[in-house]
Amino acid sequence: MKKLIMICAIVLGVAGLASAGPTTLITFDEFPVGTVISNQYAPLGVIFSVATYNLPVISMNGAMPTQPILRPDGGPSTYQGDFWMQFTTPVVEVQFDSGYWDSIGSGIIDVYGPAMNPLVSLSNTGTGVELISISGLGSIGYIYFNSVADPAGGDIDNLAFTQIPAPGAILLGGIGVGVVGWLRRRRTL
Ligand SMILES: [Ca+2]
Ligand SMILES: [Ca+2]
Repeated sequence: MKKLIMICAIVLGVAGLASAGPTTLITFDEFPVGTVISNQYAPLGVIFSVATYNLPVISMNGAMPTQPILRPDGGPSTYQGDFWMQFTTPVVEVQFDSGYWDSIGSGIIDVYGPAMNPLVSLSNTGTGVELISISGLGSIGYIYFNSVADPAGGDIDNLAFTQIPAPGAILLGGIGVGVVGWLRRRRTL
């Protein structure tokens, strides 16, 4: 019986790894202020790319509580602009801080599936700094961010996401369940 409890704990532990909130966090402290960001975060699973203006830039913004932040570049003013986030492995959960919003509903946050299929179009529901939390939509492949319409623009920080578990992790969990079943059949538990 002790063995069964131990193996169950291991199996639950493996399952827990796949479902315990966003598993990757980017704070934009990883590179120096002024760094133009494109594929530096690819090893973590996200690539930033140009939309209408320039690539985003790690920058200071005293209006954001955990600066440095990632701001758009090349728009009408310093923090106004747009950019794409592409998740190299599709994700099921994305969160990030956004702001500083001076107007309600001025931000554009469009969420797409891995095949660029539109999933949802979001905006800031208040002013100030707003946590954008996206889940329950299935696989997410791309997010478009646009702060052009907000006075003095807006940026993002603390980007967190959960990748869809790799086949290896699912296999590992499956092996755990299989071992329990095999031991049970052998009546050793
Ligand atoms: Ca930060
Ligand atoms: Ca603003």
